[in-house]
Amino acid sequence: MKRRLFVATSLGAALAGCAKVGQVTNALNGNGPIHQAIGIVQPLDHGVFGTRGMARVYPDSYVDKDFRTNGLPTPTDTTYQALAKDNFASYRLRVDGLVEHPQTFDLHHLRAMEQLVQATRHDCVEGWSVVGKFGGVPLATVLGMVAPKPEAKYVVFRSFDIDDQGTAFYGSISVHEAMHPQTLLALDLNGKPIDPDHGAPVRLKIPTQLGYKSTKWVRSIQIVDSFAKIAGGEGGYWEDQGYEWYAGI
Ligand SMILES: Nc1nc2c(c(=O)[nH]1)N[C@H]1C(S)=C(S)[C@@H](COP(=O)(O)O)O[C@H]1N2
Ligand SMILES: [Mo]
Repeated sequence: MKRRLFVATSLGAALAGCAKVGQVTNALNGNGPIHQAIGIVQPLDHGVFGTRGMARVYPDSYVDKDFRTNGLPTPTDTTYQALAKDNFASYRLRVDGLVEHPQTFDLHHLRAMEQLVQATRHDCVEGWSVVGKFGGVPLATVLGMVAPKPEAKYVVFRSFDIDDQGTAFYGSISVHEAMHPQTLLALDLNGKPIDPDHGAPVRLKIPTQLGYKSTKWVRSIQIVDSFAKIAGGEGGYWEDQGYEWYAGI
């Protein structure tokens, strides 16, 4: 038991899986168990306090050999598959929006920056956890390079995966959370480049938040002052299905 903390175990029964949207939506109507469970950790004003705590960093002996996968399936579209075929050599990460210096990064550029490697626990809202050693670039480094404008509030991540209704995955966190020293644009998992199933070539890994905030398969990043007009308006694919936008742990 020492390695596994089951967060919100009672949710397991109500939520059979992050990918099972119909069930999730039903469970979330009104003030279902997920709202109660997540609501407990939502500070009154997350912009002022409550998000600066550090997630625990684990010794290597705690790292789990198998990092379970979850959520939408690995993208099968031709754009993603073509990128994967040449080891993402033609992958480009565009970072723009409310920034002074919009920039496009390739993987060499990202790997040339100072890397942070940390074994942290991934807690899925369904009630399972796994310790993985993620390496990559602190998002704060990249934000420092593009220089968000004073009105910048949120960082929006767009992904390559699309659900069976044709809805594209996206997610968002506040600029404040993005600047947290443990918030990573992860390139490596357990000493190797992240594999396609875990979000290659670049995924967000934010260990201070529940797993569904760690957007996989990041294709672009946009800095905005509001996400009200993006997709369902709730700030993310799972949020548009009823999950709380703020998922601090
Ligand atoms: N693009 C994308 N990112 C995603 C998801 C997803 O469906 N699509 N699922 C989220 C959920 S619910 C979890 S628990 C983690 C799972 O990450 P893993 O597959 O590497 O374990 O990814 C998160 N990021
Ligand atoms: Mo999840």
